[in-house]
Amino acid sequence: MRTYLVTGGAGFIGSNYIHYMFKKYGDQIRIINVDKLTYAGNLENLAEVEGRDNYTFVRADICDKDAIAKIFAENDIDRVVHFAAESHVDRSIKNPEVFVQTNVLGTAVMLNCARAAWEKEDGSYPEGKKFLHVSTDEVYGSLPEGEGYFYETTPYSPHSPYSSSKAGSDMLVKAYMDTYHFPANITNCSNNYGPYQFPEKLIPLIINNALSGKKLPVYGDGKNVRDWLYVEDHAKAIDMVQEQGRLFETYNVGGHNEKQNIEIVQIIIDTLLEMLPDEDPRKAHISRDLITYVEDRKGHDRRYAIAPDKIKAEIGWEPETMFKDGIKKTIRWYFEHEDWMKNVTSGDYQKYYETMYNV
Ligand code: NAD
Ligand code: TDX
Repeated sequence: MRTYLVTGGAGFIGSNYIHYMFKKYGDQIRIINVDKLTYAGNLENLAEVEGRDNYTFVRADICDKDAIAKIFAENDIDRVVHFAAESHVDRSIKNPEVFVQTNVLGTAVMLNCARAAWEKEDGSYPEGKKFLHVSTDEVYGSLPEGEGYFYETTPYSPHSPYSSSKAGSDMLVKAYMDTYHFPANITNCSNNYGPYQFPEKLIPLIINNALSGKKLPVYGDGKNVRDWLYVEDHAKAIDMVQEQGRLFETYNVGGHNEKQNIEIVQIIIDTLLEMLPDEDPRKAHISRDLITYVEDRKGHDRRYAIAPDKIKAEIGWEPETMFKDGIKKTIRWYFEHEDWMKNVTSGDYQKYYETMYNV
């Protein structure tokens, strides 16, 4: 039975990936999820899998060498899927240090521990050992409006402390591949959306604010462009890269779904109005009047757009969920999980961790 060590599995994409993997492989795999449970990590996201014999949760910081080395010593890990990171650009602008700590140093610790556990005396690695580093399109910088795409060969040009720290982590993975022939892949994915996304990110923030009749903050002129991918399609891409990707390669992941932020906000408003029954009291206060233009993000990248040609041609990956369907599924999920939203916005789940883990 193959054993996966997933880092950051209690976050948005990590938890969706764990659900995807158990749906696909059932009892044929074992997953160990290591997560520090920062404000962005929520074990409620994994309630459905908690009781499985082939799932284990370990609360640890990826910067803690001893804790990570212990996991490798006690388990024969075949695959590392490395999601754990500080992931919110606005937070990185306010407090960059923790981004360097977790994203750069934490990745160095993960690489070191995996190498120490896997490398043979002759410098080779046992068949099947693989490290997949989950990264972002933001490392490539910003594109002009309506012109050009990010390819795997596009030079790195990060602007925010978040994207710089992710670029640093990517460079470390590349250095391990070049220096130690370390068996790894990097995926650089565009903006994800879907269930379990923390409501500091655009899509869940707008859904939540609209349902509560609060203002909908749009940065700058609202014309910055992001390339949106349904999170399950990202999970599938990660699995396919591990199964079929060539070692040492980078794969860009995205579905050619570019939208201006203001379009996203308008689509959410229209979809909410379409989906809510007339008698629902929340419907009365949802309208475009809630849209409020606010001060722009510092260093705000204008446009991201992924060219997914390589992953399509080499691996046959293609997104399955069209944006018009994905956004409905996402909104429906937030309708059905009002308690989840209440918990994360009230901070109750953090208080629970403090009691449970005594920290
Ligand atoms: P998230 O913020 O929702 O989750 C991050 C998880 O990592 C949380 O569970 C958190 O508790 C954990 N974590 C943070 N610091 C840790 C530490 N020091 N030790 C152990 N665990 C720690 O992030 P996400 O949106 O799920 O993103 C996951 C990964 O995917 C990140 O590496 C991010 O850069 C990348 N990515 C995200 C997107 C996106 O649109 N969200 C797009 C492309 C790539
Ligand atoms: O209130 C808001 N108003 C607004 O106009 C927020 C939260 C965002 N925005 C804008 C900023 C961006 O142009 O919406 C766009 C999307 O913002 P975020 O959801 O914060 O995502 P982004 O900054 O694009 O980064 C995301 O995608 C790439 C993830 O947070 C990263 O982890 C990932 O690497």
